[in-house]
Order: sequence, then structure tokens, then C-alpha cells
Amino acid sequence: GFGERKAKAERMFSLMDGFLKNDPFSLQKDILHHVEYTVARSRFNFDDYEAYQALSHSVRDRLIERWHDTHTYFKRTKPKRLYFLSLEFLMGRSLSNSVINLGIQDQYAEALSQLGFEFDVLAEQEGDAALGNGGLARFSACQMDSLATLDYPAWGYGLRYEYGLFRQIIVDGFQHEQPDYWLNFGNPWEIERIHVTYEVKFYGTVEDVDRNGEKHEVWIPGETVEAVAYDNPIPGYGTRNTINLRLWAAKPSNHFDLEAYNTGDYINSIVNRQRTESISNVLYPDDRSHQGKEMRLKQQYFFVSASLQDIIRRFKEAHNNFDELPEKVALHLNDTHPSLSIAEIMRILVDEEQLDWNKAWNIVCKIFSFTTHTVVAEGLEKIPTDLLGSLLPRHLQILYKINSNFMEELKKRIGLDYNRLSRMSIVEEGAVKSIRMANLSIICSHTVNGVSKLHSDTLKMRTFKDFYELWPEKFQYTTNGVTQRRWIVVSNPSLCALLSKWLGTEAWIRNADLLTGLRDHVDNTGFRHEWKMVKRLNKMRLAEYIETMSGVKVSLDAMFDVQVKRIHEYKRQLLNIFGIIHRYDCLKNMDKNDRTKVVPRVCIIGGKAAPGYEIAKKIIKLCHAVAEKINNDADIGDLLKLVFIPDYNVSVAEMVIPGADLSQHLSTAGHEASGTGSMKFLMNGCLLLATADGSTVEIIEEIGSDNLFLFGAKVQEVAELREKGGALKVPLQFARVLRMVRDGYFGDKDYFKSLCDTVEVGNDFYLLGSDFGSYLEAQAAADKAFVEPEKWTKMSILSAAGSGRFSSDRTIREYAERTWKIDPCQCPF
Ligand code: CR1
Repeated sequence: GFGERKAKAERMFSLMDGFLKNDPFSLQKDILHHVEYTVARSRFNFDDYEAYQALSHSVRDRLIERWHDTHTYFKRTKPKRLYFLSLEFLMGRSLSNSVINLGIQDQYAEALSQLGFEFDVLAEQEGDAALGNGGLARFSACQMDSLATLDYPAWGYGLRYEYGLFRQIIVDGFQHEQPDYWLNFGNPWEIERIHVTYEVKFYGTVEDVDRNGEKHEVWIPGETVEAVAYDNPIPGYGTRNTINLRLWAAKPSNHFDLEAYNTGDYINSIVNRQRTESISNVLYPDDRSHQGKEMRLKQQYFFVSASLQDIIRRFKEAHNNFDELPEKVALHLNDTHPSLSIAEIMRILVDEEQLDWNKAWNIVCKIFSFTTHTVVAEGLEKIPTDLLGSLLPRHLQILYKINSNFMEELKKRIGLDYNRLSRMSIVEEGAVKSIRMANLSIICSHTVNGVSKLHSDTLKMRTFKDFYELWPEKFQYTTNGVTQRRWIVVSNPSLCALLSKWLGTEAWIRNADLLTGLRDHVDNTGFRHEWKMVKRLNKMRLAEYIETMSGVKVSLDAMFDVQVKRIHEYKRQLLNIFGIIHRYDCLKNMDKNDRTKVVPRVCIIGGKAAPGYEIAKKIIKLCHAVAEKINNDADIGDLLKLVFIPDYNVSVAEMVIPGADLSQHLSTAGHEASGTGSMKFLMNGCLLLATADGSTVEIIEEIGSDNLFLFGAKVQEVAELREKGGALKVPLQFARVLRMVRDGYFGDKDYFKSLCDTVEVGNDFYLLGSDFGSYLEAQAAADKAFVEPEKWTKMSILSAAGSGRFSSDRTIREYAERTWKIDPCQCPF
């Protein structure tokens, strides 16, 4: 009975000594306990890494406690839940973020210092969890932080890759990729749930079965793999709520291949079983275009199937009628990568739960929402039907049926416009017949989100025009954001302290809109002085890092000018490098006296190129070739330096961003869906030099066009400029820089030829040539502003002051209220 259970619960609790205590003494005891019993080192003898391990286990205990309470509460109150499905999460490090969100940073620092350790030193021991590529993946991580902080009853679902994004090393200026076997040293931030497993099936055939006199199709799968759950607690800030990011790993199923055993082929049968583990082995390192890779498709389905089984099981525990599904479950498709969920949930409802097709379809259309992170139609995922049909034969049938129903309905609405029908079809009848995952996602989702206003307009007017005309109400946009917990509190503690001091409150950590309060102090010289000191401190930290990484000594008086992001032609790192070459060339040709007026610059570039992306790799090499020349030119000295920061990742970003004076966001207008790097720089009081692309347009609305350096063609001019082709006007300076590279001024003339060809007049798709003039003007404006430190500092303050809108808290609140229709559910314990 209830009384008995309660008595038992109380006894258990008393045995556990109540909740874990967070005073420094208790923390010390816990850390030592973990040194001795978890890490199994002697408490008299452990090094920094072992101390980090013990420390993180003590933090993990506290996370688990809150995680339990939160989920007990969710279970009891049965709120509508959001399931955020994403194939990528770029979490970075967890230690500092966790103790800050748990609110026990000072206690830990004190506990450690009494043990003779420094918190920050131990935090540096942690490696990054890099289970994602770039913008999309880091945005997912920021959203998880906001979901937890705002008390939303949400789960993240993803894949636990054993190899994260490759490590980039540079040899002779060339990028080399090295495997990131990140689990080598164990991962204290996950909890292995050996009992939470699901079978995921592949291959096989579809057979007709008779069900109450009716013919039904049923999948007879050929291969079974087991998915095991690994839970990663995500603590909110200023709340007890700690939500879950559940990542799946593949392991061989216990279903033995009897035949193999009978034929006595014991060894081979085990070898075959191990092959199945490879599904969750490695993250695909391209951040776009995964066309037609079987393993990638397997990964997608593996993750979708395990997640949906888990979600449906949880739903059925608490509810007994699928009609309630839309009131209790919101499924979010983070890009098209999880869109097989649509076919899978139809299969579960129709084949397994035996719902009528139409009834199932009506339910399913009420639960999905979809965010797309790309601009161009060519970048959208397609899966060859041959591949899909062999791996998932029943799903292919389901997709065909969804499509034929849709085509019927569409004909009624738009008539026999065959071009339009074929554009909107889920099935592409091209040279390779394929399934268009974006069309599928749009058709089945109640909401199609863009990631900025401009992006959404492009989707409506271009990419998904046909669909927009059919269902204008489906199309929305929710501008991206980033979490100020990670990007200020964790990564820039001195700025954090300064903000709290001058705003008179720490409340901005949960409510970034309060940052506008900085505007009130912009004319206060004392405040500006402190602001400059913080920047200087962060520049010092960055300068030290640069020196250790590249041996280049840089001057703190120089402008730190940064471009860090994935290397892509559309992001135009090449424009930046050409600008640097031009600057160098000018310096070389300048009268010595005039050089005293030049603003010294440290140009910093970082980012990874997809391993198969040749042009991007050449951009990296060119950057090194130019750096080699400039940095070794004693005649130029501190006036200009160029450094490439290798292996750019989340933890490197945490150090680079606070130390930047200027940051560059150079995408050709209309190509960057949103951009989130710019938001992190903005929060850290860094000035932007940018095109009017993605969310920059909205940043301008917040901070005013006077407070950043804008350049380049506007989105509506791009098409026309492209049409001009060979007749396009390109400044002489551009031609000169291009010639220098072509002529081998930086060596490797032949190697750079194909790179140069991409920006030759007539071939310059991303319009580097035609934007070069206004780019140089914007750079000159930045130089001019930098020589007036007071003016620059004001611009810097006003940038940070206007960054509140770009908190992922705002993003998540908009999604929750408008798209997912979920309410906060705060654990009261
Ligand atoms: C977009 O390129 C956007 C992020 C997050 C990226 C970038 O503009 O800010 O998504 N897309 O929405 C991406 O990573 C794989 O695609």
C-alpha cells in the first residue's frame, strides 16, 4: 500500500543522508571519495587529470540527483513533452557549464583550492564532445541549455558517435584529419543505461498478412541491431530542472544467427556481429550533402527507430489512446536528418498498433514541426529509392503511399499542373530516383521554420515557393540564438562580472533583454575604462594561446580581427585572405612615414574543411602560405600578422571570441541561413564586419547600422550581378591580388590555380570580385574607428547591449509558445 511505499522511501532517503550537500567541506569529501573509489587512485597521490575525473564525478552525482527529481516530476504531472530530434549536438566541455548552471561554482573553487588544485586548471583537462559539425550542431546544444533553463519538459535525442568530428592538424600548411576517439579517457557526463535498449531492424522483405479478413503489409526484417541509451543530463541555470539528452549507441543484438552456429562458423559469426556496432561509430564530417551513403541512412534510421520506440513506450505508460498523442507529444525535426521518423511513426501506428491509415496520418500531421538550416535547394537531402528500398522496404512503401495521397489531394487543389506536381512530389524521378526528405518534412509538419527572417523569406520566395503558395500558414521563422550562459558566463568570466556590476543584477543570465541596460552607462568613462580592461585581459589570454600554438608573438595594441567558422566558399574566407594580401601589398608600397598611421592588425582565421572539399582545403593552404610570407617579413613587423588557429572547436571558440576586437561574417548575401557565430561575438562586445545576410539583418535592427561595418551586395542584387558574368565590374586591386597568387608570390602556383579559377571574372559565383571594393571600404572604416578608442568602446558596448534578442532563451520561448505549444514545468523539490 501507499503507507508502506512512503515508509520505504523515507528509509531510503535517510540512508542516502538526504540530498547531496554543496558546502565546500562536503564537496571536498565527495571529490576525495571519487579519487579513491571511482578513479581508484590514492587520495595521497593524484594528478590534475585524476582530480578532474573525481571532480566531474562529484558534479555528475549532483546532476543525477536533479535529473531524477525532474523526471519524477514530469512523470507525475504528465505535461506535453517536446522531443528534439537531431543527428548532431556540439556540446563541447561540460564541467564549467554544469557547475555554473548548478550554482555551485564558488563552493567548488574553494573546495579545490584547499586540496591544492585550481578549478580552471582542472577544467582545461576536459576534452570536447564534438558530436556535430558546425552551426546546426552548436545551435542544438544552445537550445538544450535554454530548454532546461526555461523549465520546458523536453528531451533531446541523438546518436552517440564513438568518433566525433575529426581533429584538424596542419602539416606544411595542409589540413590533415585525425580521428577523434573522444571516449578514450571515459566520459563522466553520460550515464549508460544498459537496461534501456531497443531492437532496430533493417533489410528483409514485406509480406502480405491477413488481419480480420483484410490484407495488410508487414515487414519481415533481415537484420537486428540493438540500440543502447546513454543519458546526458542537461542542467538548467537558476532552476532545479535538469533535462535529458539521450544518445543511442549500437551494439550487436542478442539474437543469434542460429544457422551460423550450427554450421560451426563461430568466429565469423562473431565478426559479423561486430559489424553492426559500426552504425554509431563515426560522425559524417560534411555539414551539408550526404547524398546516397548507406551507412548514413542506417545511422538516421537507427536513431529514429530507437527514439520513437522510446517515445511511444513512454506515451503508452501514461496514456491509453493515440488520439491524445498531439496533446502530449511534439516531435521536432532538426533539419531533414531525422525525417524518416515520419515513415517510422506511420509504420508503428498502422502496422503495429493497427490504426487505420487515415486516422494515423491525421495524428501524425499534428505532431511534427520542422526547421531547415540550409538555403539552397541543391543542399537538401535526397535518398535514392534503391538504397531505401533495400534497407527499409516497408518504409519505402509507406513513403510512396504518403506521396500518392498527397498528389491526389494536390491535384484537387491546383489542377493538372504537371511541372508543379512533379516539383512538389516526395519522389524525384531523375536519373537516380530518390526521396526528397525536405518535401516529406514539409508535407507532414504543421510548421516549417526558417532560422532568420531573411532565410524564411528565401524559403517562401524561392526554395519552397510551391509549398508556401499551398500552405502559407505553415511557414514561420524563429531567429536563432545562442546561450549567454556558455558564451558569456562560462567563456568570459571577467565580462560576466562587469555586466552584473553595472547592471546591478545577475538577472541578465536568465533574461538577456536586460543587457539593454548597458546603454545607460555608455557615456560613463569609468565604465568604459573597465570595459576596455576586460577586453585587454581576454586579448592577453588569446595572445598567449596564439604564441603557444603557432609561435607567433602578437601585440596587444593591434586590432584582433577574427574569422572562425567552417571553411566554405560561400562564407568567403578567401575574401578575407585577399583583403589581407591587399593590406600587405599596400604596406610594402607605402612610404615609411605613412606606416606610422596604419592600425596594426592581428588577423586570425580558423575552421575545418570537410575532408573531401578540395577548394576549402586550398583556402586553408593559401592562408598558411600568406601567413608564412607576412609573419616572416621583418620589415612589416607588428603592423600585420596572420595566424591560422588549428582545430577550431567549441572550447577554442570560448577563448577566441572574448578576445576579438573585430569579427568577420562575409557570406555572399542570401547564403547564410542565419549565422550564430556573429551572435556570440556580439555578446562579447566584438564589432562585426559583415554582409547583410542571415540574422545580421536583424542584428542591425537591434544595434543600429552605425555600430557595425556593413558591406557587399544586398540579397536582391545578387542574382542580377551573377547574370552580368564576364561583364561584371571588378576593382583593379582585386585583379592585382589574384595575379599575385596566380604568379606564385606565395609559392605553390600550380596548386592554387584551381582556387584562383573559382573567383576569376565570369566564374565568380560568390561574387568576391564585385564585393571587394566595398569590403575594403568597410575595412578602412574599421581602422578609422579603432584609432578612436572611446568611439570604438562605445560601439563595442552598444553591440553587447543589443545582443539580448539573440539569446537562445528567446528562440526557445518562441518555439515553445508558437510551434510546440508546450508549457514550462518546474520541478518544485
Ligand atoms: C547554417 O549554415 C545557421 C545554422 C544554425 C547552419 C547557419 O547559417 O546559423 O545552421 N546549417 O541554424 C548547417 O549547419 C548543416 O547545415
